[in-house]
Amino acid sequence: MEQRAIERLVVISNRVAVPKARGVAGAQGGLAGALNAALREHGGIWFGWSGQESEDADGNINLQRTGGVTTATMDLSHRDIDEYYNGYANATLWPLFHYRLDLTRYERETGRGYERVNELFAERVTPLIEEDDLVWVHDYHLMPLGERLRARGVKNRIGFFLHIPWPPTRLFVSLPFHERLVKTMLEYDLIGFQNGEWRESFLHYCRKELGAEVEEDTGTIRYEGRTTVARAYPIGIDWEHFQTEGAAEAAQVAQQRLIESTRHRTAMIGVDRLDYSKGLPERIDGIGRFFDQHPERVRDLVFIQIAPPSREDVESYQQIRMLLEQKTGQINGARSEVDLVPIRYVNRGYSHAELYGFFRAAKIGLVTPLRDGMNLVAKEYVAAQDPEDPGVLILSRFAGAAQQLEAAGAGAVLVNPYSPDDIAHAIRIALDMPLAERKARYQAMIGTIRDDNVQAWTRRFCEDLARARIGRRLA
Ligand code: ADQ
Repeated sequence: MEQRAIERLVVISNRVAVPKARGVAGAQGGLAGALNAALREHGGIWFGWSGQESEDADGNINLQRTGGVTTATMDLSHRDIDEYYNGYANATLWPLFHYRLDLTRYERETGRGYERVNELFAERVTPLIEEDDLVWVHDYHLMPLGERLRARGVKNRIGFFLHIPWPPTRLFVSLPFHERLVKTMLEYDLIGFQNGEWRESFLHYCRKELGAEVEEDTGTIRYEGRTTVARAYPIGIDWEHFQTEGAAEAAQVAQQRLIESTRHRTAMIGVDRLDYSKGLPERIDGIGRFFDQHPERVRDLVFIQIAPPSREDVESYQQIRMLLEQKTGQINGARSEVDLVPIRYVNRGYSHAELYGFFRAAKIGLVTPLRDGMNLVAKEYVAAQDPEDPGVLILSRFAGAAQQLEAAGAGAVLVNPYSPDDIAHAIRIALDMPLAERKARYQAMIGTIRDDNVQAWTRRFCEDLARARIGRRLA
């Protein structure tokens, strides 16, 4: 039989986004673009939930071939969505992994639902996996899936990538059954994290709580006769696609629209899913502080926050929306003039072409998550800048991207997103930054954003997975 140059890829993630929908990432997040790029390169299947609810989920898989990518999706029942997706994934794991113990809910029922749906994923996807396929599981929704696949006799190399942070051990142990969850993860051959910090926390947990044998340098974890390797793979943007979008007319129209509407004021932009991890109320507080300290500069600056709602069925997301509207309203009420409003808050998504145009028109990019696995918006903002007149990126030191983009103190202006004074100070620095410094900071960041792109990320992960020894019992 002819040897395949590269193995076929089976990608498994909670949601599957058909390629043609890629232009409008919207509330879908950064994952969709990344996986489409991976599948186009390897060929293979992308399996996951259709996003639809149906009560007679009788095992039907909807297979579709679009733009070189085969997608296989299944519906979930109301109860499954409630317990697995809205419950355990988004009301337990997401807040806990973003260090928000105050928002983390522990319900035994939703934990059971999470395990049940992971089992359902395993049952449905197993028949689609062929002998030499590389299996790549994504994100916190599906952490135990590797173990469920092994239990069904899947002997392939199976990798897992976590898009969000891995919390410090002292926080993570507040999760009931934490050991059980991590033990299931040790059935993967390769586990990827966004950066060294999250990887280190994971290795620390394995050593301290499980008593596993851990080699720090290589990330090798030996536990109960199995071997797993944990490494950092910082995700990047789809550089070429983004530049192509940026060359489209829609991008230029968007750029002009923003420039004309802000007239002589500097536009500062924030683009995020409406999520409490993104630090939006804290960001508004920082802007409020800036105007308190420099009331005259309300004529120099306009802040545009684009934030489409996400996960609206989860209570904490409804609250964040109300809080944001309230804070924005207060500042606008206090600082507006008949001819100007300092904060524009837009509750919808835009295409990547339009975002490119907005980013290019905005001379400051304000990206201040309280905690973020990576944050692709920070990279997109820089990627959209004019090299001859680039804007300034203000970035939270708690975003995974900070490690790459600070580049020896010369790239992004880093801030503590919890501190309104720090944000206010950074805004002043950015507003007054001379062109030469803006260019130097841009140059410090652009290389890694262009070269460490999503294709390179996919390649690195898949090459390592292809090389991984399937962690069979060593004995
Ligand atoms: P997200 O939390 O969704 O992703 P991010 O990395 O910033 O965050 O990706 C967001 C994507 O959605 C970007 O491509 C952005 O352009 C797009 N987007 C955001 N708001 C939009 C809007 N209003 N209109 C249109 N598009 C919008 C999760 C993790 C991150 C990690 C990614 C990828 O939380 O830390 O970087 O996965 O691994």
